[in-house]
Amino acid sequence: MNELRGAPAGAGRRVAVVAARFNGTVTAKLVEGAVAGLAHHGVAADDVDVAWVPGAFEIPLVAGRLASTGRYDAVLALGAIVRGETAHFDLVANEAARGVAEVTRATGVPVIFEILATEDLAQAEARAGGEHGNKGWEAAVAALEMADLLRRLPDAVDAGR
Ligand code: INI
Repeated sequence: MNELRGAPAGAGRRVAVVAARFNGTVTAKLVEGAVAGLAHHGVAADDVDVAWVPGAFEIPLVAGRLASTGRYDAVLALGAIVRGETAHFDLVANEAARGVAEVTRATGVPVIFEILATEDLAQAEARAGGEHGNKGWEAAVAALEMADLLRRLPDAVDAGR
């Protein structure tokens, strides 16, 4: 049996972060956690670009643009959608998730989904440096793990050949 696992090795990796300004007290903490997690695993500060978008709905467009450049080994999608604040919670949450999934499949670049979808702000705060840890840090580890795993996998067969 050959087991394939990615290691969260950050040296030489380039990572983009796309973060929503909506619920900015929470998302700023997610970004802080992500940047700290990337640095902890060896990613150079100059190799991390952070792009801010208005809300979670806008994340896929910018994540897609960044992923398409070929510059990044992974992209982190960070946001906080809180049900209590909006009647269109489900629309924003579903489209953000669908959009991120589409980008990652279309580009082959891992786009890590840490757009929190919670019932209230306290639940989001608990996951952004609170009692449930920091999902931004977890996103950083997942990104590096995926970048490394993708390099260990056999190459895809070129369908054109
Ligand atoms: N965007 C969020 O990131 N979180 C939310 O909780 C949220 N709520 O509550 O509405 C939200 N809405 C804005 C949305 O993402 C877009 O920015 C907006 O609809 C403009 O396209």
